[in-house]
Amino acid sequence: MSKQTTNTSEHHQHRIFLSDSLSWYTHTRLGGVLRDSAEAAAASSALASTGSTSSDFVTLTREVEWLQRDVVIFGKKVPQPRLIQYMADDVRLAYRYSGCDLVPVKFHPIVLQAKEQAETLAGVPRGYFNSCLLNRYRDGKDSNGWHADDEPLYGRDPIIASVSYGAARDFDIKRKADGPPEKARLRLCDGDVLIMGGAMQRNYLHCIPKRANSKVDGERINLTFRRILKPM
Ligand SMILES: O=C(O)CCC(=O)C(=O)O
Repeated sequence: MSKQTTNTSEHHQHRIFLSDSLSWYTHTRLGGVLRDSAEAAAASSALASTGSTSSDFVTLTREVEWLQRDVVIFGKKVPQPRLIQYMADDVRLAYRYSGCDLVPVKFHPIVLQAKEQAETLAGVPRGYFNSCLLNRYRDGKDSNGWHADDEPLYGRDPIIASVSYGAARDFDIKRKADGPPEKARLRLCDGDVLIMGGAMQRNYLHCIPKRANSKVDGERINLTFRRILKPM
């Protein structure tokens, strides 16, 4: 892995390049304050000690219509281990994954505000992200298995920005099976923004692993902003 400082609009960002030298991510914060490990530790211990989360988190838990979907795994329908919702500019931006068809609802104002901040941090034009997948992890047992956001509707090498609220969770990255073994772990805390780009979806998988409830300080919401190039 190597670190490179780049300028995305008015924000300086540390791009971390994975060992294929083509895939990168940036770990930053809403408001553009750079994340380093001391700051990450302070943020997660503040959350642990107060048990409090931002008002945006509370509003999202209340005002989004969270869905419990079934997914098909090895031919068997099972409840997805998290709640989801899907928001987009346009109902034609329907999205299908793990056997579910997702028809978008309108962007919630908080999601729209986060989208604009994520666009600024990612150095992409306003309106670039036209869809958002929302995940709500109710506790440590909720998770998101190994996958890449590499569906053709995003085109080759998409920029994907994710914004986290609530409890801190590990975000694991590993090389796809055809590459040399490589693993990384990030800790995504309340207010963190992760931007993935380059060949990251082509060459790497990511996941939110299950954890014992005693190791997780409650619920977490993640907003993952994407740009659909070719509606299905
Ligand atoms: O919850 C997260 O941080 C990851 C979400 C994710 O990987 C996805 O929605 O594709």
